[in-house]
Amino acid sequence: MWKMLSWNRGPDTFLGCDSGYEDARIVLLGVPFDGTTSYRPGTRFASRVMRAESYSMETYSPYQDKDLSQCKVFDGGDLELPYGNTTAVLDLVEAKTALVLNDGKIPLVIGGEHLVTLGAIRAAVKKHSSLCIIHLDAHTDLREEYLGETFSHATVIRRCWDLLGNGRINQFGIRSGDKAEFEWAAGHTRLTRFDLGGLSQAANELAGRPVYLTIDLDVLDPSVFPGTGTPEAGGITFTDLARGMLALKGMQIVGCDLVELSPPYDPSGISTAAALKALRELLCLI
Ligand SMILES: [Mn+2]
Repeated sequence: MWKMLSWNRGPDTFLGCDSGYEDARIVLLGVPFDGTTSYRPGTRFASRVMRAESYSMETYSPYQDKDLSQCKVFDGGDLELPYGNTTAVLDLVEAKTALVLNDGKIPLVIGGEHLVTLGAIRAAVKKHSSLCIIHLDAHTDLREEYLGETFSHATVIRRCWDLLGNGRINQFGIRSGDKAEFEWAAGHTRLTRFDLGGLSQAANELAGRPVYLTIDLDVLDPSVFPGTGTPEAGGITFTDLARGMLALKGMQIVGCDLVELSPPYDPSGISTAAALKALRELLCLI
């Protein structure tokens, strides 16, 4: 597969992520894909804008009393993608994530739209057959198909369920979806509406098990994070998110992602700043 053997590192790397690949524990991977976005595209620009803006951020996390300089992170740049070919994009994300996992490192994928998670989950479940998912999002993402597509940002968690089955997907912050999705969730996933209540309990139950953490940043309220494709009022605050991440401390997180920042809808830059802060907390957490 093309570009598989080299890292497409640009002139800049994320602030504090300057380890070499060999030394790194965590590998950042930008996946600038927004090919199935239904309403407002633009997430393909997220990783490059975040890299550029990261120099405005402090490397120290007062939430975790930890500095990015203590984390060994390699910025693997952005994947070069065949836009318009969703299958090939997912294959590429899976292959690159598998490379990182098989080298004993933790992939941290920066979307892109939420469908990119599926590529990473495919690789993670091949490596860890008992994988569980913690999913923070405004949206259920449990449709069997959306606008005739089975592979879509609106079906991504359902496609993950195809791989994992019942009782292994834990959803939090959910406040949007159709009625049938919520009904389906009742028998197939653990779904917490509106907030991160129960996250600590889920973390305790999943202790020692391999977990993939997927954070759709639209779980945040649009007043905090307006720059996204499908904003949903009634979301959590940044403090809720930071505290939620603290509740995951000590879990065996084998892979993770941050998705759905859409810089074209973020003229003030506050959403990018929030995404970067979430990234810093995630890096310090894992
Ligand atoms: Mn969402």
